[in-house]
Amino acid sequence: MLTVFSEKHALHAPANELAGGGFRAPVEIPQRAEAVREGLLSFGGGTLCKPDDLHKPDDFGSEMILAIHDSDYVEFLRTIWQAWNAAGNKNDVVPSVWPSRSMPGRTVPPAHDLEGRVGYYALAAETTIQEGTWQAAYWAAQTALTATAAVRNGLGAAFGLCRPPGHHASKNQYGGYCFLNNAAIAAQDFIHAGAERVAVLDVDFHHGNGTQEIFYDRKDVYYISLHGDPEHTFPNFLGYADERGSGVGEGFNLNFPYPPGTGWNLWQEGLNQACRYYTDYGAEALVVSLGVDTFHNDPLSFFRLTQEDYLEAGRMIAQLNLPTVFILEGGYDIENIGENVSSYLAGFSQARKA
Ligand code: OKP
Ligand code: ZN
Repeated sequence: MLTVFSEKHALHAPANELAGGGFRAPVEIPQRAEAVREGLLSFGGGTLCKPDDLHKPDDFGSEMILAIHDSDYVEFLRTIWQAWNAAGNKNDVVPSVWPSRSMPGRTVPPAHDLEGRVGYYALAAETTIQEGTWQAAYWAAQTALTATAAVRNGLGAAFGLCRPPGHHASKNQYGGYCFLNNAAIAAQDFIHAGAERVAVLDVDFHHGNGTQEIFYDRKDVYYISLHGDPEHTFPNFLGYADERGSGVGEGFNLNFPYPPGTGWNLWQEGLNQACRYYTDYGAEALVVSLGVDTFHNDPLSFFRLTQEDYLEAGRMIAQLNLPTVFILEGGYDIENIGENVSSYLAGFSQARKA
């Protein structure tokens, strides 16, 4: 399968991650993307992705990024590290104050305080910004756009090996390891090219709060997510079953939150449902937020899916028979991430050829 990959992902390399009351070794690290690339090239003896199938992203500029994200937010991402560093901070950017529930009055960032600005644009504190973060996020978005362009131009499917991931990034906030919403940018690119109904299927273990927020009041993009119940896990404050969309978007957002211990039997029911809804919807194109942190051995997850399950999930997704762009999201078991992603794509490819 055509795979788009940029070495620039490595410019985002967090030194640590706030968890459990202290800074720990980060899990969203450059080795993830390298392991996926290696896994694809060696899977099935190199039948899934040959070296010729690996493409560097083209530069499509900022138009689609700005169609999804607010311009002041994008400007913040582009400039914050430099400003933070110039102010004498030796460490990576970490937020520490928010316009929280009890301080709802202020709807613009404070003009003169960096800590306040950072908190204004952050939705969680585990995600640090370093010198190369903007560059890495920009090229992840271009990776998504390049994969989408290939599919728009007639290829049946393509994989954007994006890093950092994107589905937690909202119109104007970063967090959950995400800065630019690569899957939303891909979906918007289909719309921009004339599509009227785009399906975004999120199979990452976590709810894609950013993608949901971005498309919540729209009916031209139908977001469906299968994920760990936010009563039990990140992002905690969005992703519940009663969130169905608003205004003309009502009925075009669907969440399947699942409890700890969820395995294939329960999970595949949701996937089956999602596929039926997309068919009824008359989807013209599909973007898959492909996270493999549903794996039984993933350090962040409480699902119990296996490599064989991913083969079958890939087949089920293929049966939708839609032009499909896969966008990498999470997956933190580095030992298995390459084979896990490959299993999804191999199941999909086999079913498409059959
Ligand atoms: C990003 B993606 C661990 C808490 C982790 C952030 C999770 C972000 C997941 N102590 N909180 O959806 O895979
Ligand atoms: Zn995840």
